[in-house]
Amino acid sequence: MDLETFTPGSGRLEPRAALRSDAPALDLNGTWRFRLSPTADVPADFADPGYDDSSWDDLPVPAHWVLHGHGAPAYTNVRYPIPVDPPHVPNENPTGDHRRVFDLPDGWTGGRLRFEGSDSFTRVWLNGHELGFSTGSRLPVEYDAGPHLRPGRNVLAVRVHQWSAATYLEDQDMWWLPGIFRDVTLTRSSADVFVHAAYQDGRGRLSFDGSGTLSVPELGVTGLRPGEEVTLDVEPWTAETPRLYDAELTLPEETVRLRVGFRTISIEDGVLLANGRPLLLKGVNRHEFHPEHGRAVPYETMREDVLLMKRHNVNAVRTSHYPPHPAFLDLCDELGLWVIDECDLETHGFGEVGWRGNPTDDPRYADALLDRMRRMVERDKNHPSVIMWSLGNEAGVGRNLAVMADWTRERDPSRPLHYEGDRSCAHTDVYSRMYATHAEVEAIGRGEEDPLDDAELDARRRRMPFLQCEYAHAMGNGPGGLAEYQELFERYPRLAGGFVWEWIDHGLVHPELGYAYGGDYGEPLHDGNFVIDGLVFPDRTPSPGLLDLKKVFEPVRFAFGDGFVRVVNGHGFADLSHLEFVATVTVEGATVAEHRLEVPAAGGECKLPDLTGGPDGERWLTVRAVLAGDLPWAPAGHEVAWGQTRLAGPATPSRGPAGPAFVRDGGELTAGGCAFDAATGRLTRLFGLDVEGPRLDLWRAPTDNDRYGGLEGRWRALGLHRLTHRVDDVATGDGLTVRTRVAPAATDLGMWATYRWTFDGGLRLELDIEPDGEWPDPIPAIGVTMSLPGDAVERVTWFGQGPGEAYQDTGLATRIGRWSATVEELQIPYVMPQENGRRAGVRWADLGAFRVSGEPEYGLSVRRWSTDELAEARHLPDLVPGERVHLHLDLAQQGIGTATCGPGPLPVYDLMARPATLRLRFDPS
Ligand code: IPT
Repeated sequence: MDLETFTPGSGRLEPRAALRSDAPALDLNGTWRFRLSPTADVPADFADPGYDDSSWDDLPVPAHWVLHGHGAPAYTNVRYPIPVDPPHVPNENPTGDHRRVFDLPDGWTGGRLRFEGSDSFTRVWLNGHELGFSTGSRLPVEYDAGPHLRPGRNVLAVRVHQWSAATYLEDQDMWWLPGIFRDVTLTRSSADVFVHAAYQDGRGRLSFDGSGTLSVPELGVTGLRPGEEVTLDVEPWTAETPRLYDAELTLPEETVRLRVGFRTISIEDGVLLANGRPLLLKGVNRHEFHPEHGRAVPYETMREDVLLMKRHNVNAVRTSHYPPHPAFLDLCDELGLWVIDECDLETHGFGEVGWRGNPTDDPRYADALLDRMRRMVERDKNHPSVIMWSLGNEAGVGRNLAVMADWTRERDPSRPLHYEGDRSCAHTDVYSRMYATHAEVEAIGRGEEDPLDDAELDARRRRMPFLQCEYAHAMGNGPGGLAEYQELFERYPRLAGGFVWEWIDHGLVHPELGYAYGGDYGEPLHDGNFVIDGLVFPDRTPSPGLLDLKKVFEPVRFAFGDGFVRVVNGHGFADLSHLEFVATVTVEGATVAEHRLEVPAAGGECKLPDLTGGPDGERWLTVRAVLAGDLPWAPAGHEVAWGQTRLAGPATPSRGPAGPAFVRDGGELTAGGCAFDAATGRLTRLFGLDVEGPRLDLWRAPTDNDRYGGLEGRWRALGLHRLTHRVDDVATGDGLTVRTRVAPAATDLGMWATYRWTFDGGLRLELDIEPDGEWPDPIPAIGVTMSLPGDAVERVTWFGQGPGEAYQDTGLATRIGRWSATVEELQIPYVMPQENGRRAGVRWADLGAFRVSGEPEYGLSVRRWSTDELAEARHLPDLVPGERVHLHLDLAQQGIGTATCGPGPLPVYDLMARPATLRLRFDPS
């Protein structure tokens, strides 16, 4: 059966550049007729123009049929959802037949049918004539429609099989989503051109391959012929300064409009350079994803992605793991992002069978692999934003890589080659790894990586720049460790930066579950929520991870000294003239003064005005760099970077006179609206409110990183989610002292916890804890938990880090201030519920009913569900507000890290069991 052919296609025209031409084109997107069959073995009679499709359904094109009520999506990461048996596929092979009737405008002759992307094996008929078939889902294909077009009514019939021999080349970690998911057009354009626009030694060089003549009016270039080169005074293109020049290619039959950006990528002394200057990639991996449309991403959404990236100081994208919709690259040219364009190739699932039969090393697949590379390079070769070609992702090693690389070097020597899957780098120009630890990255930065067995390859690799094509796995709460990676990237010239995994959570909108992930459609084989690992939530709301990344990627840094601030320009290419600098002085988070700073365009030391005056209290200076005027990607006033420094420490906490001892009242000990059970020492009333706790808590709802890193398993084995509490002693005197031992069942490990309560108008707690026994692992948290009636807290106002969540190694985006949020707003809606929403560095928090102050500070979480309920929940709708509101006041929590893929928290962020004291004070509001 031809589905099992190794041939990538038939009847197709030579690949060419994606171009904007004035040649007539007919948009064939829209409503098509559609029928789904469970197997491939269905008569092809529907291709007949006279076929009656009135019993079929309507389906929009572009779309994935599984997102329109036909079949269902399925998610696997590495594993193939079909047996690993190339080139064969199961008989169960969802097959979508599509029909579209269109009228040809009068006088129209000739043309090409162009499909920008169809997943996966696509056969095309026009008016009953088979034009051919194609594979390579995320790549364009064109057929010559001319001979079969008719005046008036035409019928296009397209059959798409989900599985074919080509499926083995498309094992990317994402939903399996068949369908014609990108645009379909009938175009009379046939132009191709390869523009070469270099920038060297301060000047531009322009030439092109193809036919016709090229003009760039703004540069006075007219009538340039193929092969001719001109040297010009130009402004270079960079992602920071995406200068484009409008150009026109004039051909006998059509005129093509191009936007030319002059730039040169090179590697010198193991350093990646753009226009002769070091290039530091502050990147993200972007899959194409929309929560309702899958990979049929609307143009506005692509644009939103680029805008969001730019606004979060991202300067680079790896198009993981296939070429994106061509319009995305236009946006990268226009708004400025460096792009690694990656071929539509992944054979990861062969790893499950020891890489036996890997297509990457199977000569029968050589044509298909080369075909994919050619179609990508030809389509995208004119984009200044595209600075590297990537052969693919996780496709193992094998001789077909050489075939792809050799052809590409010949065709386009101007762009370095990338491929991570072959550690020897035999076919690449850069050394790339994924999820390497900080220590390994540092070793590579120093040129001290472990040698390869082959001395020649080793020497070659040692001369290469290094990048992490994936790092900091943004799954769930996290990633931690960002700042330390960035610090390394900036310290060692060999390190060209990297790309965080990944841009977006691939959660599909689901009527009951909120957002669906693997398994939610009943897939027999799936990888759960591993597809929910993005920096933005499915609706593209930035997650705390993206806010942290923005901070870490800031292109301006502030170093504060006595009476001055040093402003460091961290841009690679731009100066600071597009920014304004605002200094704000706050006391306890309230603004007391604001000044505009004069900062030289090159950066430098800047004297600060007198920052004293106003009330006493904790005083901070915040300096913000904001856009001075509107830019195409953000309006004036948009904050690009900030720094903060403490000018004066907190005022000494006010304490009332040592209060009277607690008064015994029946079975209670009371003071000012607060009461304890005299027998157990438990707090039962807090300023009139019925409370449970506070009592020692070591647990948190495990994060994805806790789970995949193995900590959750060890914590549960130890029983940290089911602590028991034993009161050993309740003593009154100046105050109330309650000695306890807190421990899980079935172990001799435990914690001594001593609560010392005093009252001076406010209620003070000093909780001493001391481990009993040798605790081997980090623990989730050290803190107390208490609960109150649900209506006691609606809104929390606090002075501390905010506005977002923060853990030991995250929350870099938070700053000291006074913040306010409702209980609902304090929750971070991770698609897979888990520990979230902790506010750090809290000096005081006003909960409405009372106020809790730290001595000096604490971590605060407020929820309408318990930790157990949070840990049990699988989707957001599982979290139902209960009758109580739960407060968690902690001294510290375990770091977050990125162990879902990569290292756990760095050792300094491990929370080891140790003697500690938590001091809190409760006052009526
Ligand atoms: C890495 C893949 O390249 C990427 O597509 C994604 O699956 C990521 O893992 C996990 O989310 S490969 C892995 C073996 C490190």
